[in-house]
Amino acid sequence: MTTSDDTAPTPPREPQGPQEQPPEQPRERPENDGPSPAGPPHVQPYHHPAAGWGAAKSVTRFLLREGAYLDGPRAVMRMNHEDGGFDCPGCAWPDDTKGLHLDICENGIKHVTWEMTRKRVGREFFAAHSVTELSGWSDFALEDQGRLTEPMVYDADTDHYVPIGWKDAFALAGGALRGLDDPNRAAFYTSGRLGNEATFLYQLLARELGTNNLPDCSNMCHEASGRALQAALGTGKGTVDLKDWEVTDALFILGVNAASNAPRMLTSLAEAYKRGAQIVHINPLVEAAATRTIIPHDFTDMALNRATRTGTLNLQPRIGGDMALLRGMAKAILEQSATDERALDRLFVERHTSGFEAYRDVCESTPWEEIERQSGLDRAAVLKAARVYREADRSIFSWCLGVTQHEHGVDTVREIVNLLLLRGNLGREGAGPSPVRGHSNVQGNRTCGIDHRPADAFLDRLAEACGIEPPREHGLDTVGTIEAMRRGEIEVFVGMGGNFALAAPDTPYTHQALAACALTVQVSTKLNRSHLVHGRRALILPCLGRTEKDHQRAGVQSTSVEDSMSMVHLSVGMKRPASPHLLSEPAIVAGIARAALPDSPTPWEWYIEDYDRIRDTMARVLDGFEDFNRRVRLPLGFRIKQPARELVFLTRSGKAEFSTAPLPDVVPAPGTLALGTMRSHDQWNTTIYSDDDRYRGVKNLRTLVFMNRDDMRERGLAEFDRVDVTSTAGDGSTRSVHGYLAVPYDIPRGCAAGYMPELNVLCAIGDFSTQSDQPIMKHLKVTVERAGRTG
Ligand SMILES: Nc1nc2c(c(=O)[nH]1)N[C@H]1C(S)=C(S)[C@@H](COP(=O)(O)OP(=O)(O)OC[C@H]3O[C@@H](n4cnc5c(=O)[nH]c(N)nc54)[C@H](O)[C@@H]3O)O[C@H]1N2
Ligand SMILES: Nc1nc2c(c(=O)[nH]1)N[C@H]1C(S)=C(S)[C@@H](COP(=O)(O)OP(=O)(O)OC[C@H]3O[C@@H](n4cnc5c(=O)[nH]c(N)nc54)[C@H](O)[C@@H]3O)O[C@H]1N2
Ligand SMILES: [Mo]
Repeated sequence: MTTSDDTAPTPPREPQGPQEQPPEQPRERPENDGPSPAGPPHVQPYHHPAAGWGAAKSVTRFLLREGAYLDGPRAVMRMNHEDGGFDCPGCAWPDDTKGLHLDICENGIKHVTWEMTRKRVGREFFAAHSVTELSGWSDFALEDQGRLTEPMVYDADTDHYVPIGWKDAFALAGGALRGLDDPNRAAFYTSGRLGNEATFLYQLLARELGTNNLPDCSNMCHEASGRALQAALGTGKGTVDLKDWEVTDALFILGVNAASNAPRMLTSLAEAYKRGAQIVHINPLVEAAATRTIIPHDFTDMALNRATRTGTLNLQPRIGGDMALLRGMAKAILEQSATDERALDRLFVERHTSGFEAYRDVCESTPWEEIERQSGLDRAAVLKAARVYREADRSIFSWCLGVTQHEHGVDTVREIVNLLLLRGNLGREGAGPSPVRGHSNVQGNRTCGIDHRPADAFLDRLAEACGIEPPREHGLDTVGTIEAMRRGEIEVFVGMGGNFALAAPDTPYTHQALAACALTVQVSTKLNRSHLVHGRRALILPCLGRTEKDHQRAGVQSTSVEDSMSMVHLSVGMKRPASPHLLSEPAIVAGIARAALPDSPTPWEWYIEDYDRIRDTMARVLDGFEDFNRRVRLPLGFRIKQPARELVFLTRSGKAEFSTAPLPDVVPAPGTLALGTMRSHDQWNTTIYSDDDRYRGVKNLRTLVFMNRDDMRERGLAEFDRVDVTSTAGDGSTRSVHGYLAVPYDIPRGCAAGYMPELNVLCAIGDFSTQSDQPIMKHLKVTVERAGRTG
């Protein structure tokens, strides 16, 4: 019961010395060797509305566990405030623009509190535990030790991390980078937390050194969205903002578990419902956001326990079946346009698009049987969705990983755009594409230069403003980096946040790749697996979190971030840092850069004294960042201009482009299932808060496979029977996990689901999309058998 929310709350304690910190029987690693022993697993359908009192209860328990019951609420009041405060690190959903609400959610509070914990990992902790010993701890136990406090270096002789001063740490990292015979032997990973200013300096360091090896979490996340929108509309981002959400007539929500992963969307959905808008959820699972919610900041609703519906229609396609459904909707609209003048916006199509005839032909020649087979939905269901779309004057399509992490992720996003174009749902209020990004600043990272395939125009401006000669050759993305490390071609890996060892596909393969490096450097806030799976030499560089005050020479500094809807605003920490020895991320980048590039023309230290100076340079390099320092201080920040929103398309044809990709075959072969990996409610990517998944009714269990009852029956399986799950990769190789529990669930036949990051062991490194290079994390080809039959 060490991790369950049911644990009786312990009173808050003073910051503990590391010696007192119990390794408290670290849970066994929830690897492929059976369910964790946290308590008896339990699954029961969840019938309550999303958010509301269940969320409030869960937050209270969490605050108590982290000993943050005073700081937590105070910090939360400063979160996402238009007049200062820090940006919620929880997700990339935009802030409420009306300033009417306390703009928070359960998972945002948990995520902030996670950073503000009173627990600390100091040098005594590392002296007491060898790396080999820590490798046997669970991921939960590692992060649960608290915040890192000072730089540490791996000592191979004793197998312990030992303290190192910042100067020596920079000299070690800088020396290794300087000593490379080719700058492409270094890779610089970014997790989407990093603020814009640190991001800009980080890419400058890589490019000044001479490499575009800038893998990032986006390569596993929304790469497909960026590529599709870029090709179709000439801009790699969504075109709508929250104001559009407030006036739209129909919302189509595809492949996102909003109640858990973008909880503030619940408010928009509830408000849309109250307004009379249609809300169509497209997801193999009926997630909590598809039912109803109690809006947590609506005190009357909370007091009366009054729930609002957040959906008007649920469609459960098979995994990977979205594109067929979307094509079916387009086919229906086109068929209807023969008799219904207003089904198709002919004027818009004529003026602003290219490739319509070819697309119409493709829709006409795709038989309904094919659409039904590939979507897993019958024609009547597809027509229902099409009718909602036809009857709405303005529609928004919003999506997340259920759409992107497929072989055909790019084609599906383009099909979304096709459908939008047919009815002119672009460039006007209340209409357009609206991807839900993941990490709180993942979109800002890309805007500010984290791109292994940078545009020439960007590099030209960077060269001019910074006086450097950036490399033009494309660099490596996440999968490419892992493969290159494994081949011994990358010697230095720098992880700027994140948890590469667990987040990346093919866990054992990725671990071998990291271990093959000469040096791994992790800039982190908490201890995690990526510190234990390391190169021959290794550094842990602890940094300030977003909630903490960043003092530099010119005073307390703020950093900027960009949300899912292209709003850029400032974030300023308000807490005393977890340790006096922490440095800010910009300062760490500058420290490494100064040591790696002794003759650098960049005034690294001068930049760190006052981040306004970094922003002045960014204003000269980045499109849409003119007058950055002034505009970012406006009450809600500013919106990066979006040419496609103004119907200006920076595409080859100068128009929005239809695409005509064939439907992929997503129907599982007989005897196999399509398995999607996803997050539980009580988790933040590789950070697991507990083994519960409240909205799916799961308690104390992560090593599970959700299956359709008929698929279970066919295999002779009953609830909680132990199973082995084996994936077969494109190259025919197989990977297995053993002793998982089968859980019957409302999911289409032929489909299965389970949790990341545990199931990353099933994702073969070679199985990435040929369209986006993203690992195919939502469509593993698996067999499920009673445990013990596979070796
Ligand atoms: N609390 C919390 N918030 C988070 C995160 C977190 O871990 N915890 N992670 C952040 C990050 S980095 C990201 S990228 C986002 C992720 O946000 P989500 O995209 O919601 O993440 P997943 O948990 O992977 O859920 C994928 C959803 O897609 C559905 N799905 C699976 N396959 C298909 C399919 O073929 N078609 C359709 N239509 N649906 C499908 C699943 O049922 C599930 O509802 O959330 C961000 N916010
Ligand atoms: N099978 C499968 N795998 C997946 C996915 C999936 O759906 N299925 N999703 C993918 C997606 S969408 C993503 S985005 C990736 C996520 O991949 P990552 O971004 O690499 O992983 P996170 O778990 O978000 O990283 C957590 C760590 O970040 C560090 N951290 C937290 N805050 C800060 C900070 O302020 N500064 C710094 N420097 N460090 C900080 C902490 O040390 C913490 O342990 O995982 C991917 N992996
Ligand atoms: Mo993500």
